[in-house]
Amino acid sequence: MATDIKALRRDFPTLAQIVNGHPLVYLDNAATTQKPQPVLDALNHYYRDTNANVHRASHALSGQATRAFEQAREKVARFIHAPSAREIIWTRGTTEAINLVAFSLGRHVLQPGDEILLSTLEHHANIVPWQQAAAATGAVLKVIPLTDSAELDLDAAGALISERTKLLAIGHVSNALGQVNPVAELIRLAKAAGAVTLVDGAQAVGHFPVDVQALGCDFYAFSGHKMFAPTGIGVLYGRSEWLERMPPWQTGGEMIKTVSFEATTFNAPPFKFEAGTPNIAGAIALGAAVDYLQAQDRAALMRHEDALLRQLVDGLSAMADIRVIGRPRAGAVSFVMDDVHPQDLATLLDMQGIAVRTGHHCAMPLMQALALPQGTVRASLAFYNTDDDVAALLAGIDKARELL
Ligand code: C6P
Repeated sequence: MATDIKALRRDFPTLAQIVNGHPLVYLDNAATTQKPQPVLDALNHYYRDTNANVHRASHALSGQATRAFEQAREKVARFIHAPSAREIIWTRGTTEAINLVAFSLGRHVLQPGDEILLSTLEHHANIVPWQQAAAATGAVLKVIPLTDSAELDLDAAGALISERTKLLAIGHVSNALGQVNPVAELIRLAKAAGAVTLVDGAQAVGHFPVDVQALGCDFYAFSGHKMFAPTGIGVLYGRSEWLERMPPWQTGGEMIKTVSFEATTFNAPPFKFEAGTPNIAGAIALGAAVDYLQAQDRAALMRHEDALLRQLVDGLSAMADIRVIGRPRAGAVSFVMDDVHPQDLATLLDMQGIAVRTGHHCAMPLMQALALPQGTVRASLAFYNTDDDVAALLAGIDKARELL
């Protein structure tokens, strides 16, 4: 299948916006991706034609809504090669998915002195919930350091993993530096030590196919909005042997089997972890985003994104006053300009219609480790970006330099 990126771009209405008098050059995809028309249509269709609550009422619209909602769960299960849709829990996003595991499983299995292994590259969403779980249980955090090239130090990771390691929580792709971590290898080491493993896949699922069975992880978390679906919907994949044993974390309607004033019995997973009315439209629209991605030649999209990433890194590296941080491999490229505050550069780019992110990228410990207190400028790609977008950013930096 030939992939015509210019034609695919027409599926994303926002990409045609004029911003600050310029055609939008959208390079903030790690923060959130744009949404294709079929996803917008799925949202609209649900609210216009179906709107009803799920798993509750005995009427036609409720049946339709429930079927669409559960079909979306099955699509997501196939998308990440989960063995069963019963292992797919809807959440608000990656943050809520990780909090669910930290609160439910974390407080259930962690004992004083147990170790939770994270890495220096983690997003705050994969640090703070574990810090809280550690504070509640007496467990301690251990952190995999970086090598000189700002990659995860696998030797140090191997040395840190022991029978005290109860949990490994690791990002698949760094949102700040675009590095792809050797998660399969880390999971293998952690499992050999008997640890539970969680992968933060927020920055992976929109860029390359993910197979949770091949990875061998116990949990995998991601957000819809970073893979062309709406905000407010996300996924926690959890191995059923854990989901069966974990206590609920939020309680109320939907997650119960029976309630009396004396006692409550809980529904089976995944519903045990889905208290209250869920984001029905969001889940259905995430299913539409999965359909959209599956209909593309993903290998071709990956090759295209990869070529853009290399062009971007090469172009930036050729500038004497720019330093690319780390070894970007997927999505994001972080850089700093000599003697220029990242926000000043971003403002001058924004004036040219170029959207990038600056600052610590919700990875303050990483910025501290890299001695970058002002953070970086981050340009992040999706498959709908083009050579022209990369050229516009590079030319935009040249222009900003003249104005500084
Ligand atoms: N990163 C960024 O600009 P939520 O907000 O729950 O959808 O995702 C949180 C999250 C967790 N892990 C990683 C690796 C992430 O990149 C993010 C979100 C955005 O980098 C917003 S801070």
